[in-house]
Amino acid sequence: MATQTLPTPAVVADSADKLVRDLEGSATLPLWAQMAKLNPALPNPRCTPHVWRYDEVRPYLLRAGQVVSEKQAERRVLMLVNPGRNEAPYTTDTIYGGLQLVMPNETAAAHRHVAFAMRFIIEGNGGFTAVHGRRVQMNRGDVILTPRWNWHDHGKDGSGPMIWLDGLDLPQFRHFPVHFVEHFKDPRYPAEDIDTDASPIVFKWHKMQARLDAQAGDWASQRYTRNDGSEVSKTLGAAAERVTAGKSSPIRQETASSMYHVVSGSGRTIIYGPDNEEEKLTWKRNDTFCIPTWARFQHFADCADGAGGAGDVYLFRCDDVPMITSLGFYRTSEDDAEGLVSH
Ligand code: 1HN
Repeated sequence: MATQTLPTPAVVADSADKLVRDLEGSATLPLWAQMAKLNPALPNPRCTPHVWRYDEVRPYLLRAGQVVSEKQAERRVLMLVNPGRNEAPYTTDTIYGGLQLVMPNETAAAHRHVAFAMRFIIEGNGGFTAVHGRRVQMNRGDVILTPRWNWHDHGKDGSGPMIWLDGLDLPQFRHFPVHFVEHFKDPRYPAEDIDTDASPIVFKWHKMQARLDAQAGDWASQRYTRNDGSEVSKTLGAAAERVTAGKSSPIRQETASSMYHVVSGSGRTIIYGPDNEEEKLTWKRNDTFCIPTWARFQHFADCADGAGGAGDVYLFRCDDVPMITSLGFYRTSEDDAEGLVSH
């Protein structure tokens, strides 16, 4: 019997490149190609430090008041979009901020949703928000909470615009796809007027200012807490800070990110880069600015009244400290890294 020689298959040397090509369609990817991306050397925010100047945004918001009806809009808001990502809902990588306008006799219709909201009231008189059947007044400097799944609608009496800063935990729902809304059958959810000063979801500015003024030093920081001492939500928290005109806060670097709002006065925040190069954010009353995670930053108070006066500069801050802390991610550059080892 004649022996048959089988054709030898062409030997193609295998290689990493060939393997990667052959993986196409296998629903796998090589980790080694992305190791540095998935295991970065430092916290790596995509958002960048930025200031939204009230003088610039307010005219657009008022124009929206002319050309976009509240009914059309449901919420008439200009979202604060971080230039580092250039898309909503990112004011920082974990915090959504927006400036909301309600005009007299309008109703921002009742709805409820999974997202938590806090509001810092910037300007206007006669505004109110009804949260799950209890209507409270909005006054400049107040922080008002809308806890998850509470029915809420907003409105306004009197004349002139009512404007506030919203802070919501919307970015989290890009990872946890569990956010949804329910609309009430009527524009307003039935509500009774309650004593705003006694409401557990309203934090009056004068009380916070008194706490800051009672704290000694050129820089003071106080957190907003619920009656039981807890943070205002499990995701977002809030604080206020005082800096004496001509003085500064300590330099901070933390894994939390924050959205600051200037309650009064003017100044600047310096962000120090890896080689101590400085990025300067200048701000004044009613401006909003953000600090991404792990930025090394320091506030400098220039003057208390915007006209060169001495006194104190006050800032409101919405941050993700509760979420970052409860997940075990909170740390500062001051921490002893070995102390972070979990057991
Ligand atoms: C919302 O319900 C309000 O109730 C504000 O005022 C901003 C942004 C996204 C989704 C829901 C409000 C919002 C929002």
